[in-house]
Amino acid sequence: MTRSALDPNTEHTLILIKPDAYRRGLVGEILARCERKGYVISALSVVEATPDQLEAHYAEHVAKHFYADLARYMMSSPLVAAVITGEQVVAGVRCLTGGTQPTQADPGTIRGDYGRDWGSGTVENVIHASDSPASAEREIAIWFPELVR
Ligand code: IDP
Repeated sequence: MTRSALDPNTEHTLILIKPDAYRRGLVGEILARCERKGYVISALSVVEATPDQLEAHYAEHVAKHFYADLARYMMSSPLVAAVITGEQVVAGVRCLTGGTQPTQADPGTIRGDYGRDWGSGTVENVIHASDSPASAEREIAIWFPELVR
């Protein structure tokens, strides 16, 4: 489901339910956590990420040693992209998400409850969430260009 445009008077964030979560059937659970917190799903799409999308999305990480692993992980199966909307939703969804490393992420957070370390060096941590309103705007344009006017 997509909409023609997003309400400019409300805050939005971008989440990616990453391929490991898609394969493990965690899409509904992760979306439910956002909805239970009171946020609204404004756009939702199952996507096979392209190299260009990932380079744009992870521009700050492209030159890092782990980028090849990260890109392989993010293209290992479809993922789900969603725009989540609500008051202070960027900060709120980052709280729901938890820390980057699955083993250290707080229990009760999405990554703390569902993220697993596999010992492979790839950090399979279930979900991406925008880290600032500016990042959200940039990332929504990458995954939902039709929503940006
Ligand atoms: P975040 O997703 O918690 O905001 P970032 O530092 O922006 O964390 O990293 C983006 C993504 O890159 C992480 O979610 C994880 O999938 C991957 N990543 C980060 N650091 C490493 C690493 O040291 N090795 C492998 N993958 C990493």
